[in-house]
Amino acid sequence: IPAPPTQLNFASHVFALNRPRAAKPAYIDDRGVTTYAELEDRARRFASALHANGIHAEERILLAMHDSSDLPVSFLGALYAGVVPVVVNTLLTAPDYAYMLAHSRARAVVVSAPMVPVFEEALLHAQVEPCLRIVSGPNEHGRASSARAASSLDLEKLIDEAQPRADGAHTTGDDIAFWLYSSGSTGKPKGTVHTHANLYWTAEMYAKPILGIRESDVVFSAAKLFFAYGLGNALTFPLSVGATAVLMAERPTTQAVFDRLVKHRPTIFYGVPTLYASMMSAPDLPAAADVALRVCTSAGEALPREVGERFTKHFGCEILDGLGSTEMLHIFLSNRRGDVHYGTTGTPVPGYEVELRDEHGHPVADGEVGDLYIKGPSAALMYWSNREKSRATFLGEWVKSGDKYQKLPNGCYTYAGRSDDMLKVSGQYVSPIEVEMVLMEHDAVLEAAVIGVEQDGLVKTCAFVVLKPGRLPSDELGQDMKAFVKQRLAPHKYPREILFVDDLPKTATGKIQRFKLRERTQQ
Ligand code: 3SK
Repeated sequence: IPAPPTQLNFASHVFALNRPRAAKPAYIDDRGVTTYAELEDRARRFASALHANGIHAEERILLAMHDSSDLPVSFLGALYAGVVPVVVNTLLTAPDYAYMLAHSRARAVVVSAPMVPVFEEALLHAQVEPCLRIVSGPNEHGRASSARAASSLDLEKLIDEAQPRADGAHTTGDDIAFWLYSSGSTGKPKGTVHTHANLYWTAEMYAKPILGIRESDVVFSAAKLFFAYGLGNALTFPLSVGATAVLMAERPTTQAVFDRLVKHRPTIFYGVPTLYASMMSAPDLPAAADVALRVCTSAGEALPREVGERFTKHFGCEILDGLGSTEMLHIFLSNRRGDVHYGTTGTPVPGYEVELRDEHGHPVADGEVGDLYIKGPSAALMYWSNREKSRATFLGEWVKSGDKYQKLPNGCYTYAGRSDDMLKVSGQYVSPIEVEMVLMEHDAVLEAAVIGVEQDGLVKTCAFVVLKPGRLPSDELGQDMKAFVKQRLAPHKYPREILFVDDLPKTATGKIQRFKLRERTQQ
């Protein structure tokens, strides 16, 4: 894989790459098509507008935007100007945004119209210098900017009235390009700082060789652009080969996803395990002939084997389960096309190295569970203004992921939970994930989460189970599930208690919030 040039501005790079396909759709969103020529023109106008409003290279702007072409325009426009976009989750609260505004010292915010009220509240409480407010898209009532607060600018008008900036900022590949906030299980979100070259590396190392992404692809990501996963899926990767990306602002319900799969016929679909599980039990699952899927990906949590197998049987298309992180920017462990091992996360993506280490930092023997460390060129520089957490995560060339993994005899890696989620039951490790995967193979189970519950000083496993539509909870079903696990795993691993629930508490990225389940058992 060729190293990027020393002088690299990722926006200039993709604009130059796509000039030969000016009239081709780069994005299809809820409002229509944005061609490659329009994408470049609008982004370069946005870059000028930032400068005209006194926002300079290396200063931050916050983007809190639903998925539409305005997001890539703002992101690339900022990069082109050398300004650093901080792309934030749109599902957070005013205190979260107040923290991010203050922590990033953002000089401007670009927000989707429906998010204006929450940002007004955040700005009221944040201890920040006045910052420019820019609003993207019509508000909930379909009205444009006139109805908005007088102090805010309309993104469309701002862009239309600006001249395209002539040259991209003269950044190097190692210059700070953008941040993403990564949420830990404890503490404040961490501003994860990425370079221009990191974007380049994820496209070259993962998207091109592993996905085989090409110009003729139409891609659709259920994971939104504000996630590292979504940003690669629907921005870095398609723009690095001149493909077309479908964006939708709404929540990725099965219905919304099915509509896009049938209407736009994407060839690459990027999903997450809970969505794949819901899709496979939805009554209106489209027929294979109604979609055009070539390859799919899954990340965020381990994909249950049974879900992957059912999906492939139905659509004739593989799901490449992989593991990435906000810190590494995208996927570094993955299954391969034509060589998928469901129930595993596959093998390291060439260009990345992984190691499993014990609590003293020594490599574990093959087959043992260990803490996962990764080495590769797309690693973030640091967590902004957070020395302690940076030091604990970015260890020279290696990055500690916080995940536990195990290497199988066939060379594939398999998820064994978060570093702090492993349970020790009767002196032996139990991976809650392993038990969950087995439970999910039970024909009545839609989702399952296993936690350790202390009883008389001993840890026992307890499973929270969401049943498939039409299945009813009963003692008998609970006993059947325990027996089901006992038959498939070592005896100490079966859950001593099964609790039927309507849903599982999850983070915005779809990860199960086990601490909330633990709290429930302590009430
Ligand atoms: O959750 C993941 O595995 C992931 C994948 C790609 C980029 C970022 C993340 C967190």
